[in-house]
Amino acid sequence: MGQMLDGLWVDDAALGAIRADGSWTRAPSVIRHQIGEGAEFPPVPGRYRLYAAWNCPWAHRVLLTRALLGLGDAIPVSYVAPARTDQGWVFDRATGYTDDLLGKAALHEVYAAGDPDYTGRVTVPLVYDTVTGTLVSNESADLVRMLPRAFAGVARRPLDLYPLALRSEIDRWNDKIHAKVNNGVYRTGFAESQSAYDSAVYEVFATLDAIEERLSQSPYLAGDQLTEADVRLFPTLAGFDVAYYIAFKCCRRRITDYPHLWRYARGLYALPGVADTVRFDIYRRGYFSRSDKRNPLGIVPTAPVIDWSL
Ligand SMILES: N[C@@H](CCC(=O)N[C@@H](CS)C(=O)NCC(=O)O)C(=O)O
Repeated sequence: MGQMLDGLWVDDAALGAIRADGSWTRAPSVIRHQIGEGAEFPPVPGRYRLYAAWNCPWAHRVLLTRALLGLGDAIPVSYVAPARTDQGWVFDRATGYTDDLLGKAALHEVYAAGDPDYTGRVTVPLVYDTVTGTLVSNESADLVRMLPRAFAGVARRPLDLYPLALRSEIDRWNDKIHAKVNNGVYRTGFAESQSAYDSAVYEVFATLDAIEERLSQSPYLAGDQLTEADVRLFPTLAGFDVAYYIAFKCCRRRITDYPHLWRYARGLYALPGVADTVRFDIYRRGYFSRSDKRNPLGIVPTAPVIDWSL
């Protein structure tokens, strides 16, 4: 894998060497500009391009937000091929993953086009401004927060995913879900000792148990209304039984084993546009791609048959 240093793609080993000898001092770029009325970037439909990957849960949050609000026309999307290479995320004309905006071959070239001095990881989601040719944001949490407000006027289904009255409850769930579920499954899957695995897997299921309890009393996490907290939980639920359960050894229970959580997950899946953001087969192949540590032979197991209909 690799990342960028001063606008150039370097592999991690090279970057590590630069760090070790002290010559590399610049902090990684963080791209956190705002789109909105009166903000640095005006909310003009069609002006911004979202770069996403089907198999990235952070990109999935943004794709979900876009789908739930009906912002498909306002925010066009380009998908990278759902497998990382030694060039990081790349496009692949043969399989239909093209950068039809800039015609680049790799996502790091999009980053370099938008910021010739970019230093940092080359991640999805990324929002690029077609008017100034600059990078707007590569932080999914910011995008989930800003896009519904910025594009409320053109949304086919306007939704306030962060209503004032529920903010403290949403913040509480966001923090818990981010640390213990969204990242928790990765901490479980990437653990390199029994004790690291034990504590990560415990947290994943303790949190899913708490969510199950909550959903036994409430239709959504923060109350009667769909919010950001639900949008942030759903990508991990979608990948859980087909990928995390086996590939990341999150195998105490499947989502289908939780009556309330499973009903809730299917309810979200049934909302307009949501099913179109989900690619179970891509998750399975992505999480079982060859890895020296986790899947040295690269064998992709068969998937359980799961009916997501309500
Ligand atoms: N903070 C970012 C994290 C995004 C992220 O980690 N994306 C992963 C894919 S799931 C990625 O592109 N990783 C490439 C890399 O780190 O080199 C966000 O939430 O938007």
